[in-house]
Amino acid sequence: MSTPEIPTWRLRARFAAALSAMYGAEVPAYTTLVEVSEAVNRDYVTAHPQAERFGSLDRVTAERHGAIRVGTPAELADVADLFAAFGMYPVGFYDLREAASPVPVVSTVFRPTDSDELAHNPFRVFTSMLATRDTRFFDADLRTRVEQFLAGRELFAPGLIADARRIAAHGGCDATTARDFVARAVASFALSSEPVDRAWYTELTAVSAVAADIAGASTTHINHLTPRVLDIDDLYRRMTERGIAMIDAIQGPPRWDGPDVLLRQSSFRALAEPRRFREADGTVTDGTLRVRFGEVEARGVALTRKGRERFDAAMATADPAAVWGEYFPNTDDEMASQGLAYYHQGDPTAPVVYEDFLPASAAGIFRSNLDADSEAAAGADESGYTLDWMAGAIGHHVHDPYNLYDATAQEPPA
Ligand code: OOG
Ligand code: NI
Repeated sequence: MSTPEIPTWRLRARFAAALSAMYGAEVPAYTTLVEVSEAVNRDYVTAHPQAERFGSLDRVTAERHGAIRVGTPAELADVADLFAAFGMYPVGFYDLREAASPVPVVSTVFRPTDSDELAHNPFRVFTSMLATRDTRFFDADLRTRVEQFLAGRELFAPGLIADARRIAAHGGCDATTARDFVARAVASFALSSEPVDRAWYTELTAVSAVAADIAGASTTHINHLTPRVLDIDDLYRRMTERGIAMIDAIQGPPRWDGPDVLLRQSSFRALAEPRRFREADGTVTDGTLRVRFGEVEARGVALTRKGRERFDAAMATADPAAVWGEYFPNTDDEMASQGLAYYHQGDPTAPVVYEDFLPASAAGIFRSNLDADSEAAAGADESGYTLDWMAGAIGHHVHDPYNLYDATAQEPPA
């Protein structure tokens, strides 16, 4: 097979850039966030000689993750096929129903899985599916009506998914096909101007704001796009100074003087966005919805299974910041020699950057951006959602992140 003119990584880079342009036009606060992030990164690199150890200024500044939410296994399977054309594959299974503040979704992340591909373009999308089978959130009647509604909508044109499968099988496509394919893929995630059925949306909101966002309309949209910064505390300060109200805390591990691990995130609520509604009498009115937000993140070294156990234990304490030093050594040398974190070929100056997410932070980000959300009813979880279930439902292998980090750690640093 000949090498395609536009390989999947170029398609991915174009997809990420085009989504970013579209989202910036839809949510102006995102553009502010990107500008502030760029300034934070520039200043940080000027002031810190080791600043680029988690990635070059160029990669970090161009880096984004997105978040999308779908309603059914069939919709998730389409997302998996679509993203495979961009070289993005499902990694990890996140069960946000188990978080301290549960959200009725199960999630995975579509991202490049090998270091070359990550170096070309690391775009990743946190993708959640509504857990309609979980009777603690959805009683039988509501579940039936939600599933009927979802079965009647089409988020992705069948032709788009067929093209995606072909492009994935060829590892790319020609330039003309690329332009058309990326444009159609991006358009699938645009905020729709179709009227939202007021009564249906309101009924779902009473059960769960997340359910309303996912199943209240016949289209999906990007929920957020997140730039990466080298100093999230500085970003938080600068956004607050600009009068943008951030959520109360930075999610994830505390700031400290040892190696940064995994992921720290923060977010702010987006403004109400104009949306059209169809009222009970059939008329269409103008209104607003507030479901999208801005988020920012800082990434650190990937932890081994052993390191992750420590991390979870430290995070479970009353005040992680106060005890962090009892759980983690404050040098990369010690992190490496104790087998707590991944370093390329064991070299403590070459950390393997964490490419994934944290379920507690993800649930916290979800919840902190909702006006209100109901509690789950008590009872056993008989829904059967697991990583293996998801893999079967979407017809794609779901990678175990530790296997990917084990492989990356064998390679020399980029
Ligand atoms: C996803 C929330 C999780 C993150 O960065 O942890 C997330 C969502 O709100 O749809 O994006
Ligand atoms: Ni996010």
